[in-house]
Amino acid sequence: MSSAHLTIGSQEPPRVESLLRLYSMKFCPFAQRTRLILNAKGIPHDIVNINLINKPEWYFKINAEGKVPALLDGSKIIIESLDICDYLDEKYPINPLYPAEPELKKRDKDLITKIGSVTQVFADCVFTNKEKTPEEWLKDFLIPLQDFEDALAQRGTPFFGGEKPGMVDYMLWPWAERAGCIAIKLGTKLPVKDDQIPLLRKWRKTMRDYPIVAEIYTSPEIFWKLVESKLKGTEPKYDEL
Ligand SMILES: N[C@@H](CCC(=O)N[C@@H](CS)C(=O)NCC(=O)O)C(=O)O
Repeated sequence: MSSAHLTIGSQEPPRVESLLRLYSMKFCPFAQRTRLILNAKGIPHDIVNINLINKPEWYFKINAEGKVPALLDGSKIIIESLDICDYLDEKYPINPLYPAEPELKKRDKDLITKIGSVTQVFADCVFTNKEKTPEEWLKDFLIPLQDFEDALAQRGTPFFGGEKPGMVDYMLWPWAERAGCIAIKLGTKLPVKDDQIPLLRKWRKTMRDYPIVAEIYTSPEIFWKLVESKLKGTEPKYDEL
Protein backbone atom coordinates (compact mmCIF):
# COMPACT_ATOMS: atom_id res chain seq x y z
CA MET A 1 0.00 0.00 0.00
CA SER A 2 1.28 3.45 -0.82
CA SER A 3 -1.06 6.15 0.38
CA ALA A 4 -1.64 9.82 -0.39
CA HIS A 5 0.42 12.14 1.81
CA LEU A 6 -1.46 12.55 5.07
CA THR A 7 -1.82 16.01 6.52
CA ILE A 8 -3.02 17.91 9.62
CA GLY A 9 -6.34 16.62 10.90
CA SER A 10 -5.92 13.17 9.33
CA GLN A 11 -6.08 9.88 11.21
CA GLU A 12 -3.34 7.31 10.98
CA PRO A 13 -4.54 4.39 8.81
CA PRO A 14 -5.22 1.25 10.88
CA ARG A 15 -2.09 -0.75 11.51
CA VAL A 16 -1.83 -4.23 10.14
CA GLU A 17 -0.57 -6.59 12.80
CA SER A 18 2.84 -8.13 12.11
CA LEU A 19 3.42 -5.93 9.03
CA LEU A 20 6.27 -3.43 9.10
CA ARG A 21 5.14 0.14 8.49
CA LEU A 22 7.33 2.74 6.83
CA TYR A 23 6.48 6.42 7.24
CA SER A 24 7.75 8.08 4.12
CA MET A 25 7.40 10.92 1.63
CA LYS A 26 7.47 9.92 -2.01
CA PHE A 27 10.31 12.27 -2.96
CA CYS A 28 12.49 12.13 0.17
CA PRO A 29 15.96 10.72 -0.62
CA PHE A 30 16.42 9.45 2.95
CA ALA A 31 13.09 7.60 2.84
CA GLN A 32 14.01 6.28 -0.61
CA ARG A 33 17.03 4.58 0.93
CA THR A 34 14.76 2.60 3.25
CA ARG A 35 12.30 1.77 0.45
CA LEU A 36 15.18 0.41 -1.62
CA ILE A 37 16.32 -1.84 1.21
CA LEU A 38 12.81 -3.11 1.94
CA ASN A 39 12.43 -3.96 -1.76
CA ALA A 40 15.94 -5.40 -2.14
CA LYS A 41 15.18 -7.82 0.67
CA GLY A 42 11.58 -8.47 -0.34
CA ILE A 43 10.29 -7.53 3.11
CA PRO A 44 6.50 -7.17 3.26
CA HIS A 45 5.55 -3.70 4.54
CA ASP A 46 3.07 -0.92 4.14
CA ILE A 47 3.85 2.73 3.50
CA VAL A 48 2.19 5.74 5.07
CA ASN A 49 3.17 8.95 3.30
CA ILE A 50 3.43 12.12 5.34
CA ASN A 51 2.82 15.69 4.15
CA LEU A 52 5.98 17.30 5.53
CA ILE A 53 4.69 20.87 5.28
CA ASN A 54 1.49 20.25 7.23
CA LYS A 55 2.34 17.18 9.26
CA PRO A 56 -0.44 15.19 10.90
CA GLU A 57 -0.45 15.72 14.67
CA TRP A 58 -0.24 11.98 15.38
CA TYR A 59 3.03 11.69 13.48
CA PHE A 60 4.96 13.47 16.25
CA LYS A 61 4.24 10.47 18.48
CA ILE A 62 6.11 8.35 15.94
CA ASN A 63 8.98 10.79 15.46
CA ALA A 64 9.12 13.78 17.79
CA GLU A 65 11.19 15.66 15.19
CA GLY A 66 8.51 15.04 12.58
CA LYS A 67 11.00 13.77 10.01
CA VAL A 68 10.70 10.84 7.63
CA PRO A 69 11.66 8.07 7.31
CA ALA A 70 10.56 6.19 10.42
CA LEU A 71 9.98 2.48 10.69
CA LEU A 72 7.44 0.85 12.95
CA ASP A 73 8.13 -2.79 13.78
CA GLY A 74 5.57 -3.99 16.32
CA SER A 75 6.02 -1.58 19.22
CA LYS A 76 9.53 -0.61 18.12
CA ILE A 77 10.12 2.67 16.27
CA ILE A 78 13.37 3.24 14.41
CA ILE A 79 14.27 6.62 12.94
CA GLU A 80 17.22 7.83 10.81
CA SER A 81 17.60 6.25 7.38
CA LEU A 82 20.98 4.62 8.00
CA ASP A 83 19.83 3.09 11.29
CA ILE A 84 16.65 1.78 9.68
CA CYS A 85 18.60 0.22 6.80
CA ASP A 86 21.13 -1.41 9.15
CA TYR A 87 18.27 -2.67 11.33
CA LEU A 88 16.58 -4.26 8.31
CA ASP A 89 19.83 -5.80 7.12
CA GLU A 90 20.46 -7.37 10.50
CA LYS A 91 16.91 -8.55 11.10
CA TYR A 92 16.40 -9.96 7.59
CA PRO A 93 19.56 -11.88 6.59
CA ILE A 94 18.22 -12.63 3.08
CA ASN A 95 20.32 -10.82 0.47
CA PRO A 96 22.90 -9.44 2.93
CA LEU A 97 23.96 -5.93 1.94
CA TYR A 98 27.30 -5.76 3.72
CA PRO A 99 30.30 -8.09 3.28
CA ALA A 100 30.51 -10.79 5.96
CA GLU A 101 34.13 -9.93 6.86
CA PRO A 102 34.14 -7.33 9.69
CA GLU A 103 36.95 -5.26 8.18
CA LEU A 104 35.19 -5.08 4.80
CA LYS A 105 31.93 -4.19 6.50
CA LYS A 106 33.74 -1.38 8.32
CA ARG A 107 35.22 -0.22 5.01
CA ASP A 108 31.67 0.09 3.62
CA LYS A 109 30.41 1.88 6.71
CA ASP A 110 33.30 4.35 6.50
CA LEU A 111 32.44 5.05 2.87
CA ILE A 112 28.78 5.58 3.76
CA THR A 113 29.78 8.29 6.26
CA LYS A 114 31.29 10.19 3.30
CA ILE A 115 27.96 10.43 1.48
CA GLY A 116 27.06 13.43 3.65
CA SER A 117 29.71 15.53 1.88
CA VAL A 118 28.13 14.70 -1.48
CA THR A 119 24.61 15.53 -0.31
CA GLN A 120 25.86 18.82 1.14
CA VAL A 121 27.23 20.02 -2.21
CA PHE A 122 24.04 18.80 -3.91
CA ALA A 123 21.86 20.77 -1.48
CA ASP A 124 24.01 23.90 -1.89
CA CYS A 125 23.87 23.68 -5.67
CA VAL A 126 20.20 22.81 -6.13
CA PHE A 127 18.43 24.36 -3.15
CA THR A 128 20.31 27.65 -2.72
CA ASN A 129 21.00 30.54 -5.05
CA LYS A 130 24.75 30.63 -4.50
CA GLU A 131 26.46 32.33 -7.43
CA LYS A 132 28.96 29.87 -8.87
CA THR A 133 29.92 28.88 -12.40
CA PRO A 134 29.31 25.29 -13.61
CA GLU A 135 33.11 24.83 -13.51
CA GLU A 136 33.16 25.85 -9.84
CA TRP A 137 30.26 23.53 -9.00
CA LEU A 138 32.00 20.68 -10.79
CA LYS A 139 35.11 21.28 -8.72
CA ASP A 140 32.99 21.22 -5.53
CA PHE A 141 31.34 17.95 -6.54
CA LEU A 142 34.52 16.20 -7.60
CA ILE A 143 36.13 16.55 -4.17
CA PRO A 144 33.72 14.23 -2.30
CA LEU A 145 32.95 12.08 -5.37
CA GLN A 146 36.60 11.14 -5.85
CA ASP A 147 36.44 8.91 -2.74
CA PHE A 148 33.67 6.92 -4.41
CA GLU A 149 35.51 6.77 -7.74
CA ASP A 150 38.61 5.49 -5.91
CA ALA A 151 36.54 2.88 -4.06
CA LEU A 152 35.11 1.53 -7.33
CA ALA A 153 38.60 1.42 -8.85
CA GLN A 154 39.94 -0.44 -5.83
CA ARG A 155 37.07 -2.96 -5.85
CA GLY A 156 37.10 -3.52 -9.62
CA THR A 157 33.39 -4.39 -9.67
CA PRO A 158 30.42 -2.60 -11.27
CA PHE A 159 28.82 -1.94 -7.87
CA PHE A 160 30.32 -1.03 -4.51
CA GLY A 161 28.64 -4.22 -3.30
CA GLY A 162 30.34 -6.35 -5.97
CA GLU A 163 28.33 -7.90 -8.81
CA LYS A 164 25.09 -6.52 -7.38
CA PRO A 165 24.26 -3.44 -5.31
CA GLY A 166 25.05 -3.48 -1.60
CA MET A 167 24.44 -1.02 1.20
CA VAL A 168 26.84 1.64 -0.14
CA ASP A 169 25.12 1.57 -3.55
CA TYR A 170 21.64 1.95 -2.13
CA MET A 171 22.64 4.66 0.36
CA LEU A 172 24.28 6.79 -2.34
CA TRP A 173 21.78 6.17 -5.14
CA PRO A 174 19.00 8.68 -4.23
CA TRP A 175 21.37 11.59 -4.95
CA ALA A 176 22.64 10.02 -8.16
CA GLU A 177 19.00 9.72 -9.24
CA ARG A 178 18.47 13.42 -8.54
CA ALA A 179 21.73 14.52 -10.20
CA GLY A 180 19.79 15.51 -13.36
CA CYS A 181 18.36 18.42 -11.31
CA ILE A 182 21.79 20.05 -11.37
CA ALA A 183 21.63 20.69 -15.13
CA ILE A 184 18.05 21.94 -14.79
CA LYS A 185 19.07 24.34 -12.01
CA LEU A 186 22.20 25.64 -13.78
CA GLY A 187 20.64 25.63 -17.25
CA THR A 188 23.60 23.59 -18.50
CA LYS A 189 25.30 20.28 -17.77
CA LEU A 190 28.36 20.23 -15.54
CA PRO A 191 31.43 20.29 -17.83
CA VAL A 192 32.63 16.81 -16.82
CA LYS A 193 35.57 15.59 -18.91
CA ASP A 194 35.81 12.01 -20.18
CA ASP A 195 38.60 11.16 -17.75
CA GLN A 196 36.75 12.51 -14.68
CA ILE A 197 34.91 10.01 -12.43
CA PRO A 198 34.40 7.53 -15.34
CA LEU A 199 33.64 4.54 -13.10
CA LEU A 200 31.13 6.46 -11.05
CA ARG A 201 29.33 7.69 -14.18
CA LYS A 202 29.17 4.12 -15.47
CA TRP A 203 27.92 3.00 -12.04
CA ARG A 204 25.12 5.56 -12.24
CA LYS A 205 23.90 4.15 -15.58
CA THR A 206 24.13 0.56 -14.36
CA MET A 207 22.25 1.38 -11.16
CA ARG A 208 19.51 3.18 -13.09
CA ASP A 209 18.69 -0.07 -14.91
CA TYR A 210 18.92 -2.36 -11.89
CA PRO A 211 15.38 -3.71 -11.27
CA ILE A 212 15.13 -2.73 -7.57
CA VAL A 213 16.21 0.81 -8.46
CA ALA A 214 14.17 1.07 -11.66
CA GLU A 215 11.01 -0.02 -9.83
CA ILE A 216 10.88 3.18 -7.76
CA TYR A 217 12.73 5.53 -10.13
CA THR A 218 11.57 9.16 -10.34
CA SER A 219 12.77 11.46 -13.14
CA PRO A 220 14.78 14.63 -12.44
CA GLU A 221 11.96 16.66 -14.06
CA ILE A 222 9.57 15.49 -11.35
CA PHE A 223 12.09 16.15 -8.60
CA TRP A 224 12.59 19.57 -10.10
CA LYS A 225 8.92 20.45 -9.52
CA LEU A 226 9.48 19.71 -5.85
CA VAL A 227 12.65 21.83 -5.80
CA GLU A 228 10.77 24.71 -7.43
CA SER A 229 8.03 24.69 -4.82
CA LYS A 230 10.68 24.61 -2.09
CA LEU A 231 12.53 27.56 -3.65
CA LYS A 232 9.25 29.50 -3.95
CA GLY A 233 8.23 28.57 -0.40
CA THR A 234 4.97 27.00 -1.61
CA GLU A 235 3.55 23.65 -0.51
CA PRO A 236 4.57 20.90 -2.94
CA LYS A 237 1.65 19.03 -4.49
CA TYR A 238 3.03 15.71 -3.27
CA ASP A 239 0.19 13.65 -4.69
CA GLU A 240 0.07 15.30 -8.12
CA LEU A 241 3.73 15.31 -9.14
N1 LIG B 1 19.13 12.24 8.92
C1 LIG B 1 17.78 11.92 8.54
C2 LIG B 1 17.27 12.99 7.58
C3 LIG B 1 15.79 12.84 7.26
C4 LIG B 1 15.22 14.11 6.63
O1 LIG B 1 15.84 15.18 6.66
N2 LIG B 1 14.02 13.97 6.07
C5 LIG B 1 13.34 15.14 5.54
C6 LIG B 1 12.63 14.82 4.23
S1 LIG B 1 13.73 14.45 2.91
C7 LIG B 1 12.24 15.56 6.50
O2 LIG B 1 11.62 14.74 7.12
N3 LIG B 1 11.99 16.85 6.59
C8 LIG B 1 10.93 17.39 7.38
C9 LIG B 1 11.41 18.25 8.50
O3 LIG B 1 12.63 18.45 8.64
O4 LIG B 1 10.57 18.77 9.23
C10 LIG B 1 17.75 10.51 7.93
O5 LIG B 1 18.79 10.08 7.41
O6 LIG B 1 16.72 9.84 8.01
